[in-house]
Amino acid sequence: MAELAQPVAAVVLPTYNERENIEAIVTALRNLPVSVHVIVVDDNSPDGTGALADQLSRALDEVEVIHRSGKLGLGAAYAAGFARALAAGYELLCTMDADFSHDPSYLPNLIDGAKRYDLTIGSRYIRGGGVVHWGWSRKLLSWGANTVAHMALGLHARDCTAGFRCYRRRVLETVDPASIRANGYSYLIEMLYNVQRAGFTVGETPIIFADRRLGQSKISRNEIYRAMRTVARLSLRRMKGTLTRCVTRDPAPA
Ligand SMILES: Nc1nc2c(ncn2[C@@H]2O[C@H](COP(=O)(O)OP(=O)(O)OP(=O)(O)O)[C@@H](O)[C@H]2O)c(=O)[nH]1
Ligand SMILES: [Mg+2]
Repeated sequence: MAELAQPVAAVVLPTYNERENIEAIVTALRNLPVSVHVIVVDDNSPDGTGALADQLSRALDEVEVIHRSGKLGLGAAYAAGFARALAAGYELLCTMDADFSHDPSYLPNLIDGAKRYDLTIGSRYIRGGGVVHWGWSRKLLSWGANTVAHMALGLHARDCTAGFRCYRRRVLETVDPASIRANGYSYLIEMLYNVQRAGFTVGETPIIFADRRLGQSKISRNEIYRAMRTVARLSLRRMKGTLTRCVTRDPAPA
């Protein structure tokens, strides 16, 4: 019997206490018109998400699970998933949340975006995108983070903090995911900064982002301070780069 073709895209799905969501999100991904390989990266969730993911993986070829010893952060979880997907040879590497804020039905659009862009972002802040069920403080936080990312780092994408993304393989072969210093949510800003600086093309496709229906948010006040530190560190790096370019002169002709 002929072997089935390997799916072109791997979806890295970080989980921490997503017991109520994991099975439904995997089912939704399996029902998409594109076939994807799912890599769950679970940080020893106290609610048993990891064991549930193992059950799914035993039953379904297209699901695998990476277990880590404890809550080691979202950024490091992405990096672990990317390393696995790159080693397995996937051409497209996607990331999304496991809580249905990122509706799996948008994934084919992101994968389609990879025909045009090195990195495609599922964006809340372009025409056709949006956010539902967010209070004003959450909206303000997201707006603030994006405005700072545009002004301080010169990022062009409208939604710099979105975790719904599709990277072409060569992007993550060039910008080493493990070299990103930020770990939490600001991993996404630092990754985008490095991708843009490396000269890759970045495009956006609209999504409506819905607040999680089940389970608890993991975003904490600490994350906000960490994001501010990350932006400060990167903008310093950017300024140093600009200064170095200003003072570097071609050698005078002999
Ligand atoms: N493996 C791993 N996954 C994490 C960690 N922190 C968050 N996640 C997962 O990353 C995704 C995004 O986290 P959320 O808690 O939904 O964070 P958020 O989307 O910013 O916040 P809410 O939507 O308000 O809950 C979800 O699938 C989480 O389960 C972590 O430290 N390790
Ligand atoms: Mg969420």
